[in-house]
Amino acid sequence: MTGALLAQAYLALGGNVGNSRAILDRAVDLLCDGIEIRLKARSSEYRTPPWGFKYQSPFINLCIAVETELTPRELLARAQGVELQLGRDRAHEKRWGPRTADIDIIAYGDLTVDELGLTLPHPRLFERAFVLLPLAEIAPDRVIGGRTVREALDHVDTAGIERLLPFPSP
Ligand code: A4P
Ligand code: MG
Repeated sequence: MTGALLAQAYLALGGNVGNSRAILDRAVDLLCDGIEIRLKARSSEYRTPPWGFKYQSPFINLCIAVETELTPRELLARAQGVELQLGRDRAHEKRWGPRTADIDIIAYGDLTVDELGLTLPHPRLFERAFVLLPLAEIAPDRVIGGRTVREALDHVDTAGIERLLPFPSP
């Protein structure tokens, strides 16, 4: 079932297992079907030092802005479906450990949700330079949880994060 209202949502993608740039590119394509989820903006890709659990490979991270009629739960289900399609194996993962593709909903309109399995805005957003830096590229003035993305970015450590150049078009 789809809701009638159109919402703008921000999603963060990350991965550090396999060819992460190609996998995340595919994730964006699979998620944004152009009908129920339309891609409005996409950040550069960034190589980022692992956060949370440090003893793992660097991640590739990016953020996208989408427009959707799906409810937040439906959007989350789509995102998790794409994670699965790309080989994510939740049963054998450790928290904050290595993964092929992780898709988090950062914000959905101005909605605040605190339910089992869904928290909006994303509860760890303000600790994560690997989300705030790409997000600031596409939505610096967006207010989330009472402050702009640009302001939030000023309070995190971006050391070691590297913006990657786009691949040349074929
Ligand atoms: N969930 C609740 N709210 C949300 C939301 N807004 N968006 C629930 C997405 N999911 C949400 O997620 C666990 C559960 O969170 C889901 O079942 C969903 O119902 P998960 O993806 O298995 O994540 P997790 O490892 O348990 O924890 P968390 O904090 O979501 O971590 P991440 O972001 O998934 O951690 N370092 C760098 N540099 N870059 C990264 O991308 N990623 C991780 C993985 C760790 N370190 C990283 C990175
Ligand atoms: Mg996640």
